[in-house]
Amino acid sequence: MKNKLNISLVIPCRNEAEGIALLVKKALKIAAEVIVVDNQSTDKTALVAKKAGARVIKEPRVDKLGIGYGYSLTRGMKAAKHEIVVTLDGDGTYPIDQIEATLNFMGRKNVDMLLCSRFPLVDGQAISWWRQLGVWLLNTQVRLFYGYDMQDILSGMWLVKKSVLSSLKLNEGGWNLSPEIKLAAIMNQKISIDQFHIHHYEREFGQSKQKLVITGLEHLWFIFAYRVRHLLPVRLKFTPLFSIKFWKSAREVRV
Ligand SMILES: Nc1nc2c(ncn2[C@@H]2O[C@H](COP(=O)(O)OP(=O)(O)OP(=O)(O)O)[C@@H](O)[C@H]2O)c(=O)[nH]1
Ligand SMILES: [Mg+2]
Repeated sequence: MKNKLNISLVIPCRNEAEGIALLVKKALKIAAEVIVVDNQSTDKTALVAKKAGARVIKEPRVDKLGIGYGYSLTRGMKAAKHEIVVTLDGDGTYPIDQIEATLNFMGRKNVDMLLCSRFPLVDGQAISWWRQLGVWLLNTQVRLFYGYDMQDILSGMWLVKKSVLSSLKLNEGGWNLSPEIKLAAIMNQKISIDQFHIHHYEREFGQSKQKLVITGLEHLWFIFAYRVRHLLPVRLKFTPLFSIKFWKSAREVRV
């Protein structure tokens, strides 16, 4: 690509030294800025990423479970130099080659934020049944509690305008940052959002450190608690959680 896209790509990383150079080099072919946020890696992630041309930021904070995914993303998005910030994981599972398409779609739809959904899976793509079931359950929870047709509440890829970032109050330092930023956008009347279907690749290098059950339960509780904290207590006081009235009120939240 002759002209790079005026975007900042933010990649949160912990111990991705094995594949990060390839990812950064691929990303730098299309993106004007590639930020790798290194969070307590014990391998050479930061060094390798820097050598490959990334801007490396170190974010040492972790949540009570020792995860710094959220802190790193928030830090990276704030540090971004360009108006459009794109996030994705450092394990090569998200499609760098579709960034331009997502950006075009975002422009056509004229929205502030674009959520990239890995579902439905395209032929040959694999995400374990456990994970699919978990994401489906959490998507359903969002549909019920927030009235938004969520396709992939746990996607690590989204595009957001820097100018609206400050109106999204982000507090989660761990894995919950991913649902938090999406829910904050859904709940914010001033922010327009849309969804875009992306490809998803299998992790080719490194080991998965994800603790599916613990993280899944953490998300389940978070999505519930976030809803209770944010339109209630007034509504909850008078309205049972699963009443049609509550559901309707949730629908009104949608932009
Ligand atoms: N900053 C930061 N990044 C993390 C942390 N843990 C994982 N990551 C990064 O966050 C991204 C997503 O983590 P993954 O381990 O791929 O999690 P996952 O996609 O749910 O699960 P697998 O791909 O199966 O491992 C990757 O880029 C990781 O390097 C952390 O504690 N802090
Ligand atoms: Mg991954």
